[in-house]
Amino acid sequence: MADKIVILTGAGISAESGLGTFRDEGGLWAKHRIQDVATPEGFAHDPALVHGFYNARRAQAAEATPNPAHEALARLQRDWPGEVVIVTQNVDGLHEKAGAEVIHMHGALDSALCHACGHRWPAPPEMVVGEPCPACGAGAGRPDVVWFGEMPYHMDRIEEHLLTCDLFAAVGTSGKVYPAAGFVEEATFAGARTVELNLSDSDVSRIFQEHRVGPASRIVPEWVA
Ligand code: BV8
Repeated sequence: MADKIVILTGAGISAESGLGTFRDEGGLWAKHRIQDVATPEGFAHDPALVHGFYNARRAQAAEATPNPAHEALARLQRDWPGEVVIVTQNVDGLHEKAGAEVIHMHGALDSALCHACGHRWPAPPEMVVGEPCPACGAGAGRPDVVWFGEMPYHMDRIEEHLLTCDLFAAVGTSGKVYPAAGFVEEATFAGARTVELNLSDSDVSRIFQEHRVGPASRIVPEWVA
């Protein structure tokens, strides 16, 4: 393995844990319009619809278990202390259930955010319209996830890791959503080796030096071994 590894994960790593991806056949965006459920405007327009969308995903994620791909990345992080950074676009919490530490660039289903005062607290299983903030009392609770048009979290930390890593890997992401989709270019520019692990080609496959094709639960443990 290399000295410092940055691994970006997307919905594909959780597909075999039973959680739907976004853009595969029958995926989340086939059932909901992004603008209705994953934008601030959608939340302002119909908060009940958006809470319903995230409450359903929160319930599904709570029941889901990590698969061998999550476990292999957690093992890699344990075996190489301080040298493996996992950045996830996922909000499902499965990396943590497998024992890994991750940077949640798009937030997490188990966190709630007050859009009046910015306070964060553990999300209840079901959030409701006018969810009261335990800090300021305003009925301004929302899912603590990054919607389209909102700035992803921890970008300074992530950029720092991309500029100093020796190896960049992307697991189970379509390369369609920025800024995450641009990470491989930044790592390449910084001189890192790059590998993509996916079931099929992504929008940025052409930029990666190496490709491993197959289901994450098989190819990630093989790659880590
Ligand atoms: C921002 C969180 C700026 C909540 C999500 C530049 C160019 C073009 C557009 C833009 C740009 N910059 C910004 C934009 C706009 C936009 C964007 O990128 N739009 C796209 C659609 C063109 N980006 C944004 O708005 C971002 N914000 O840039 O802010 C800014 C600057 C200053 C100040 C303010 C703002 C925010 C984007 C985050 C949106 N939130 N989710 C939630 O989860 O509901 S996005 C959502 O889709 C996911 O979080 C994920 O990040 C994203 C991509 O999904 P994937 O994870 O890749 O999943 P997908 O289904 O697409 O693909 C699955 C993959 O897995 C496939 O490749 C498949 O082959 C593979 N797979 C399937 N099964 C398996 C498998 N692989 C292995 N094994 C298997 N078994």
